[in-house]
Amino acid sequence: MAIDYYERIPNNVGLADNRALQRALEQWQPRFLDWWREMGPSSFRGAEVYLRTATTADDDGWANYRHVAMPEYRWGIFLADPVPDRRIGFGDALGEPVWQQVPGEHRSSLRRLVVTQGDTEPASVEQQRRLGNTCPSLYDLRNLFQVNVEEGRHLWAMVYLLHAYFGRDGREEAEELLTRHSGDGDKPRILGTFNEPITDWLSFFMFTYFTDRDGRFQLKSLAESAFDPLSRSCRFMLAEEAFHMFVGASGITRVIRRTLQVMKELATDDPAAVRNAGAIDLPTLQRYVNFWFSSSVDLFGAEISSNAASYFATGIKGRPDEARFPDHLGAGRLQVDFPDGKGGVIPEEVPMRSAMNEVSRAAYVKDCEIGVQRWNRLIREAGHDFRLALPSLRFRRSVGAWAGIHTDPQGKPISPEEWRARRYDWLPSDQDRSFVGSLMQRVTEPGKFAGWIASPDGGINNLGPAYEYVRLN
Ligand code: BYC
Repeated sequence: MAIDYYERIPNNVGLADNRALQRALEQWQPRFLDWWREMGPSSFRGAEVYLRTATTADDDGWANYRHVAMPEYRWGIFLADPVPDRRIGFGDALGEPVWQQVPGEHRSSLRRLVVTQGDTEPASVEQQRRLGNTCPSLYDLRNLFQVNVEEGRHLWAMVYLLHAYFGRDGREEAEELLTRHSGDGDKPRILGTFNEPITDWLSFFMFTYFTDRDGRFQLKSLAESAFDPLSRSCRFMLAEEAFHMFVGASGITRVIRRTLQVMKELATDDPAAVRNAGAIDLPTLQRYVNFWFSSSVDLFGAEISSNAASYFATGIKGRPDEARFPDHLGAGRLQVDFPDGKGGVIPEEVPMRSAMNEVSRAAYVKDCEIGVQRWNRLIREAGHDFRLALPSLRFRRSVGAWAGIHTDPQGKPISPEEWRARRYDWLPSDQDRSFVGSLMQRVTEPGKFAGWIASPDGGINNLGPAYEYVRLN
C-alpha cells in the first residue's frame, strides 16, 4: 500500500478522510518536534544523514535512501496491509473475527499495553542522545541516527493508536509519552531498562542486541493481537526492527574482531595488555553482556503473571510466532524454577497461561544464544579458550520470583556478602566503564574507524564502509 508523502503527516491510514483525527495529530506533531530537538540527538543538527525511508508498507518498500537533515525526516503513520478475514489465533476467542475497534471491556488493558510499548520508543532515543559526540565512524553515526528516527516513528505508531481508538484518555496518554523521560527522578520511563544510561557505544551495541531484541519479541506478541490496528502497526514496526538487530549483532562482532586482532598482534590474551593497546578485553565484554542481558530479561515481566494469562485468554496479546505452537489454547503446564526461600531452587509446575511471560522469555533467550555462538566461533577460530556466555535467568533480576535474590551468573544462590565481594567480577565496575568511556573518541573521516572496533564487511545499500554516510555541514 503506497504511503502519501504529500500530507503533512505521511500516512497510509487515510488520515485526510478523518479531519478530527488529522487535526489532533497535527497538534501533537509540533510537540513531538520540540521533544526531538530537546531530547533527541544532541549533536550533528545540521548534518545530512543517509537515511532509509519507507515508501510502501509491503516488503519491497524499503529501497528509498537519501541524505536528509534529521529534523526534516518524514515521521509518519504506517500500518502493514490488512490480512483478509483475519481471525483471532489463540485464547478463549480462538477463530472469531479480529476487532477493528477496541471492545469496551478490554479498553484499559489495551491502552496500558500501547502506552508501555510507546513509552520505550522515545526512551531509547533519550538514552542514546549523546552518542553521536563519540561516534567511531560516519558509518556507525548513520546507523545510530537510522535507529533513532525509526524509534521516533514507532512512537508515532503508538500515538496514532492512542488518538484514533482511545478518545480523550488516549490523547492524554500521548502527551504523557513526551513528558516522562529516561532516568528522570520524578517522571521516569515505565520499564527499568529504559532508565539505564547509555553513555558509550559498547552499551549501545549491547542495547541494540539485547534490548531491541526484547522489542522484537514483544512486537511479535502484539502482532498476534485480536485488536487488528495494533497487530498491523506492530507488523510494520517489525520490518524496521530487523535493522536494529543487525546494528547490535554486527557491532558486537566488530568489537570482538578488533580485540582478537590486537590479541594476535600482541600474542597475548592478557586483559591489561589488550586495554593498553586500546581494545576492549573479552572479560569486560562478558560483564557488559551480563549487565544488558539481565536487565533485558526483566522486560518480559514476572514468571507467573495474571496480566499475561488474561491477555492470552482474551486475545489481547499472544505468544511470539503463535502459529508455531501446536495448541492455541495455552493448555497444559510449564515447569518453572523458583527460589525455595532457603538459598536453594525449587521447580514447580504452573498453568501455561500464567507462564506466558516465561514462554516468550525462553524464545528470546534462544534467539540471543545465536549471536553468542557466532562470537564464540570467532574466538575459537582465533585459537583462544575464552567463551562468552549468557548468564542464568536468575542472575541480577529486579522483576519476578528472583528479584532481589543474589545468585552467581550460573544461577547458584549466594549470600549477600559473597555478592558484594564478587559483583564486579560479573558486572561492569566504575573502572570498566571509565576505561570503555576513555576509548570513545569521535572519528568522522569517511572510511576511518576508531581503534577499538573493526570496520564492517560492507556498507549500507551496497555502498562501501568508506562512503560519506553523514555530510557534516
Ligand atoms: N520494569 O504481571 P507482570 C521495545 C511491571 S522493548 C519495570 O509480570 P506483565 C524497544 C509490570 O508492568 C518492548 N516494571 O507484568 C526496545 C507490572 O506492573 P503493575 C516494549 C516492570 O504485565 C529497544 C508488574 O511489574 N514493549 O520495544 O505480565 C528500543 C508485574 O509484572 C517490568 C512491551 O513491553 C520492568 N522491566 O508484563 C526501543 C510490550 N516488567 O501491574 C523499543 C507491552 C514488568 O504491578 N508491555 N513490570 O503496575 C507488556 O506486554 C507488559 O507490560 C510487560 C510486563 C511484558 C512489560
